[in-house]
Amino acid sequence: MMDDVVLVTGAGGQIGSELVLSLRKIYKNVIASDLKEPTGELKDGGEFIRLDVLYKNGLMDCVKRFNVKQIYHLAAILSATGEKNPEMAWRINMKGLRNILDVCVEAGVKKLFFPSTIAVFGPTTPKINTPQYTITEPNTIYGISKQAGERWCDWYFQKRGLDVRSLRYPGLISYKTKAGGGTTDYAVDIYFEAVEKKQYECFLKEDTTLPMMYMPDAIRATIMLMEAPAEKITVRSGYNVSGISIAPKDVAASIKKIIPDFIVTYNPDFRQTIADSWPQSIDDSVATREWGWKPEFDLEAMTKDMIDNIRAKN
Ligand code: NAD
Ligand code: AKB
Repeated sequence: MMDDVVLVTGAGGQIGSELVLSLRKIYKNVIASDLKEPTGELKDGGEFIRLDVLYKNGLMDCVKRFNVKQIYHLAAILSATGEKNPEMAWRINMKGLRNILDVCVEAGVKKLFFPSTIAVFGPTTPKINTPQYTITEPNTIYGISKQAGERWCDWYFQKRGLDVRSLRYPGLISYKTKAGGGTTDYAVDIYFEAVEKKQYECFLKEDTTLPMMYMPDAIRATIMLMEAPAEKITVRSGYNVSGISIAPKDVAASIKKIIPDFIVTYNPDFRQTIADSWPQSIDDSVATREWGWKPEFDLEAMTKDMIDNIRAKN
């Protein structure tokens, strides 16, 4: 077990609720923090602190009190919720990140993880095999805030010497904690509804292909990047990482192999426009070359694992 004290913000969310458990297998002291009360394994498995990332003093107190050496800054507002409340999304995503960056520098935190997203790309980005370095003209507040966040992270690395590392996650699919207000949430909801109701109304069109990734791959990518030797890391904004590129009709077909009477209907809403502005597939060759990234789950393996685990929960 390693000694560095690790703090995770937004730990009660879809990623944090799984990342904290994986980090606790590697580090002796992982402090989970969130605005909301923790549940289950998050609460029982170690330290939990109520922290609002908008309040720098509270962050600073926590970092000093526990002598925190690494921060995984997950707290944010995602794309769909962000479009409904752009002011709040900008404030939490920007001010929250700036507070964390400053606390890291002022309190001597060694390493920071910042979760970026495919939402930094926009309608003018090449959609197929989107390169690491390309046009980024996002048209959602979420994407704009994450793109600006990437630039701030790179600036803090260049000008303040902070060891910031970041991934541009695709849409993440998982069964432990449901997704929290994104455009790719259908790919989580569809599995729960398939098991529980055998029917699902999808808010994206059936042929909307987007980059996605199963949570075990996302957690592995995160820890691989954070544990990689610093000299291997050339990207301080956000690494492209790829999992599987799928549309709702592909997910539905793979679920039907296990639940043959599953029915999906399509009723696109405002999230369709957001999805249409994002890439369909991602070129992650820089991450592969520099720190060995390779996903393990394909659609069929993920579908089986999702359905087995949701059935076991019910
Ligand atoms: P989530 O919405 O499930 O969780 C976010 C957590 O942040 C919530 O538990 C919420 O209570 C907390 N939070 C919100 N405002 C806060 C504040 N002011 N102070 C402290 N905590 C606050 O999100 P997630 O899916 O776990 O995503 C985590 C990070 O990864 C986000 O930055 C997100 O942009 C990024 N990301 C997620 C995905 C995905 O598909 N899940 C994809 C790309 C990037
Ligand atoms: C969202 O849909 O907002 C997130 C993301 C891809 O960043 N899942």
